[in-house]
Amino acid sequence: MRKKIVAGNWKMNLDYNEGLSLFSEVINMVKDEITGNQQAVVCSPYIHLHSLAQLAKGYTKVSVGAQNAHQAESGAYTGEISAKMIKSVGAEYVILGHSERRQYFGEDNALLAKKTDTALKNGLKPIFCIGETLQEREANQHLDIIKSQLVEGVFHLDEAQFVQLVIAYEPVWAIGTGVTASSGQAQEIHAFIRKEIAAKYGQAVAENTTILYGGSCNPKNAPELFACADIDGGLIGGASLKSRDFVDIVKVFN
Ligand code: 3PY
Repeated sequence: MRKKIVAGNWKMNLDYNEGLSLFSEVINMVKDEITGNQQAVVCSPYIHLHSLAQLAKGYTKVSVGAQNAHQAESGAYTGEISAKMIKSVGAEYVILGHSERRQYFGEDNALLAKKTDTALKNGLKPIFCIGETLQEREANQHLDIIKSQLVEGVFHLDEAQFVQLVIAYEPVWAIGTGVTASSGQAQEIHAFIRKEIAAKYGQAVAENTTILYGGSCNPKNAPELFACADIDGGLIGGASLKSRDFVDIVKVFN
């Protein structure tokens, strides 16, 4: 049975102390609640990672992740953070290809393919984000866009590498807008993603791949979204900044 994951994406929010107290609250609230094949992940700014990973020690159902990593192993890239550094502080996951990275930092599929390689090489599990813009959806190009993000971003991986990934479908028009894809719209795309994975890696790999929905996911809409056959959890923006909301979303799978 594939893993169910609820991952918070704190984005560029919370100073050091605020981050630590939010994470401590989350751990206290979920530590006895997550059972079976579920995982809660918090993807924080880099400054929190080491301390959060220390706090998460002993709680196997709670993990920590970064929101980006550089494609190079190391070198003269002032201000950047490598996958090895992220791994060394105890993080397990890294978000790659979030639409805000694609939009504001010009990250394209070719660059993201390199970032994915480097993250995997250093033992991180990428949460690889894909999704179409509103114009692409209105022009009925969304399936082509999603397929090219998969093909160019991650389908060069061999099977042993690919199975380390989590895929997150985040329609760009639903990110930070308060607009959520309907459960029907989200399920249609998740099923399409799984079908493409099956065509590339076979049915068994596709059935075991965790595919998250992201984009204005909150405690109200999560139950309907997570009830869909191909939606295995969420990548949670704003609602991950409130412990009660985040924990309520984690508990949807109980
Ligand atoms: C959102 O919910 O807005 C997100 O971008 C989650 O990554």
